[in-house]
Amino acid sequence: MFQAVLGAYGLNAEKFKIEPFGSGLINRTWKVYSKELAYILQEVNTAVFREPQNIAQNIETIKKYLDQTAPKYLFVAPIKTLNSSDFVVIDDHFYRIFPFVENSCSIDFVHQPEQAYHAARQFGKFTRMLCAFNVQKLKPTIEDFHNLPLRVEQFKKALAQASDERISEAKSAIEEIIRHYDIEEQYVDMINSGALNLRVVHHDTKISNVLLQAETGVGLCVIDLDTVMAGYFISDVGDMMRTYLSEANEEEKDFNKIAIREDVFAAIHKGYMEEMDQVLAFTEKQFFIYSGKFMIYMQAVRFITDFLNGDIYYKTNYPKHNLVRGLNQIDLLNKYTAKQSEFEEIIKKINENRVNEAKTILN
Ligand code: GN1
Ligand code: MG
Repeated sequence: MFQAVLGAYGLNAEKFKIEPFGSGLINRTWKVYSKELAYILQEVNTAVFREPQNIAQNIETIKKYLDQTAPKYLFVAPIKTLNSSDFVVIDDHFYRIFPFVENSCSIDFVHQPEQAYHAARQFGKFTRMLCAFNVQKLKPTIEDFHNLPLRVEQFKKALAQASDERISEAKSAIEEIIRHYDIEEQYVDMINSGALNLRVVHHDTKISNVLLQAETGVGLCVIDLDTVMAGYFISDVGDMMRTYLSEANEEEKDFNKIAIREDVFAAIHKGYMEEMDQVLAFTEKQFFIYSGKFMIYMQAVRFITDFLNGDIYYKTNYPKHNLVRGLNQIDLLNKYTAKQSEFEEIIKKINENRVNEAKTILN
């Protein structure tokens, strides 16, 4: 396979080392490198991305727009094959390669608030760069990807069809998901009220999807653009809350290690707002804290749904993996919800400081 894929790009596989790369749960990824050259090779999971051409088209449309409006912005698009195709298709498997960005690195955990700050800036910048781009030009790469009512619907369906054994194993998780149905109700009210604008949103803002400068740790750009499509800012901010606030991530089995870091919350807010403060409407900003509840809850629902369905969506490494991930997210959700007033206080202070700064300037 490697020979055929790399050959389509004019590369000789024998001249490269090839190693599995990253920790994604959906696509398969390798680093392909020699002393002089390095690439990222990926097989797109077509059970999840049913029309990979939509991914390629979206990226192409955005690339053209950015080439005209912001030519210096680092946008890492896949490379075309020698005959200008977006993918190499072998036995219905879709492969593509990306350039490996020189002197960049990525991390899997947020150890310091600065890392959250740099990542949040990059995701904010991405949406800001595209705020005048017509989102209707983008195709959904996964229909209803972050449609919470639909995710809850899928959960109910899975519950109705699951085996007794799985239902009893997941009893406490199921109860917790039902106990938090108000998060879905709030979502429905929010959408119906028209408070949020459709924007170009990344939809998968985990820290490993940001490239940092290897020596300085400063943010360079965002990667993993498969789920870039029209959406709401709460998806991106919420997924940062979900994946940066606790140093222990969704894979952690010891829930005592899950803890919310308020300084990381402040860093996400600072980084994102440095880019998006002038872009977001007042009505959108009211949902900054809610975004975390929305994404953490939705991820819990998705993991538990997959467990009830018999683990058909996410890669798993041990029998109750999805259940443990789901319980982990429920624990995180409850710890996040308990911090609501602290978060409000942080945002209030930031806004007061700004008013004071503005007053000092005016005086
Ligand atoms: C999946 O494969 P990866 O890690 O990029 C998922 C995200 C989840 C995430 C949870 C297309 O992303 O929505 O938040 O796992 N992507 C898709 O780790 O379902
Ligand atoms: Mg992804």
